[in-house]
Amino acid sequence: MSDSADKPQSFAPEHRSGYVALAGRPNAGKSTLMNALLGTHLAITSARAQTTRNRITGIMSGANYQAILVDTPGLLRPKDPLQKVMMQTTESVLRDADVLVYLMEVVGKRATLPDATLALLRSFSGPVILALNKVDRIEKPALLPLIERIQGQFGWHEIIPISALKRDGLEILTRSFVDLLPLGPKLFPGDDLSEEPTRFFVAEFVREQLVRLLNQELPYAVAVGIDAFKRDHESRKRYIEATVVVERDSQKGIVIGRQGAMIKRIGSRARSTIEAFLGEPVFLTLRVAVDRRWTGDPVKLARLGYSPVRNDRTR
Ligand SMILES: Nc1nc2c(ncn2[C@@H]2O[C@H](COP(=O)(O)OP(=O)(O)OP(=O)(O)O)[C@@H](O)[C@H]2O)c(=O)[nH]1
Ligand SMILES: [Mg+2]
Repeated sequence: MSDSADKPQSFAPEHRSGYVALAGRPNAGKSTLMNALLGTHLAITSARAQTTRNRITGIMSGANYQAILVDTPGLLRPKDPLQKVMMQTTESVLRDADVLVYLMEVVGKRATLPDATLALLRSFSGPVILALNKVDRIEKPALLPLIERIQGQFGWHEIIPISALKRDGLEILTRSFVDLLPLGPKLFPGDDLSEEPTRFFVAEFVREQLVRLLNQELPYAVAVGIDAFKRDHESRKRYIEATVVVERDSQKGIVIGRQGAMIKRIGSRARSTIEAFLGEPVFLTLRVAVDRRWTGDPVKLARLGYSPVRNDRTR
């Protein structure tokens, strides 16, 4: 006897696709979340605020969906041209996204959303999911009052506690944003990882080590450009040359370090990440150059890959 008579016939699964923006204050864990969802280290992360400066896409393909995740620079009140470009970048991502995941860390003082953030959320035309991140850092009972406080502040589609670091709650979050994507086919081949070119990520992996290893204000004055990205046909090895740009001679000295120790350390750590990313051995050569006040000059910013429209660093 068959019990299938009352069941619906098996339909081809409905395929959904679209853009999911990840936005929030600096250090909320947006890039960590992007990497955790993709299961790979794509977006650079650090304990320091303002690590991400560009729009970065990560393509997440499932059996019946393709979500293009878009990591963004943390929301702040811009104080100089670089920060202004960063905020324009985030705003332009929000204009194009189908769904917004607003990330808020549960640690720290901020339990109310700043007016500027509320205005930005209200200007977004699609649904907004609130992801409360870093729940691994608080006791469970502390979560409920926080949710109660925050839920009346905006018309959230859903509030989902997560830990990007421990990969907690990510399935629930994924299901939530996938359900909100429009019906549509894959926008990229299933094995594509990003819209950005490989060279962009190589430059970012060098900058990641600069951000992680240098002290205080220095990382903010640092940019990385790729000068050469070539394969030697005889040895079949990959050679990469990059320039670390700083604003002052004194900063150049710090990046290089005593007897070149710091630049060596930066280079060898960046090389490991780049090799893991490319899946091949790499020879990495780093130079350090001084470009005065590049963070304050729109032309220099664009040359270093910081513009709200196109963010790749090919040059
Ligand atoms: N304990 C804990 N730490 C986290 C979690 N998610 C991220 N972090 C840490 O928070 C710090 C900032 O993470 P990022 O992913 O770089 O934050 P971001 O929001 O991308 O920051 P910006 O790019 O500066 O805007 C890093 O030290 C992460 O390891 C989490 O779920 N739990
Ligand atoms: Mg980031």
